[in-house]
Amino acid sequence: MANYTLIVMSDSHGDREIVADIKEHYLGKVDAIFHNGDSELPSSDPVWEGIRVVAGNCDFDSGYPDSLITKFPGLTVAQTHGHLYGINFMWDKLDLFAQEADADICLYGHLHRAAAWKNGKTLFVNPGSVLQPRGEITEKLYAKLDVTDDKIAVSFYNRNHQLYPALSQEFSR
Ligand SMILES: [Mn+2]
Repeated sequence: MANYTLIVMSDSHGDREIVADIKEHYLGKVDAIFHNGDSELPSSDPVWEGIRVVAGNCDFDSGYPDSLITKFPGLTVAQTHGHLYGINFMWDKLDLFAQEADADICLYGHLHRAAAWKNGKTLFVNPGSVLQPRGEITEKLYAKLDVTDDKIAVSFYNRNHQLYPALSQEFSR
């Protein structure tokens, strides 16, 4: 039976403290912690121990992978920053990436806008930016996903680890 809690952050753009703080807050208490790119930190930084991290368009360190597929029993998570899939202009390529991975969840970043929606079997989640939010939501956010066999609850938190209730959503699997 699937029962996972995932933490997802993105686009911290040089703010190492928030990456370390979120990790400290959750490591060992959740099933995985993800960073969707544009950290602007060296890939050798020890802060990455225990975090699944990909390259963003502002990461010039070649030590980061462009994408990662993380598999748990009964759950596949595909992860990429998004710029390589043209998400400023269309969703087709990111959707194909998710389909090819047979992903239950596709994590991305790049747009600095918190979002969660479902297309086909895949739940797409952008945790927003923990440093530079864009658009109507000005709160700096990260995301928590609570996964069970039949649903995924998505909630967003601010830098003080307080729930940002307006964006909480539940999706059936
Ligand atoms: Mn960015």
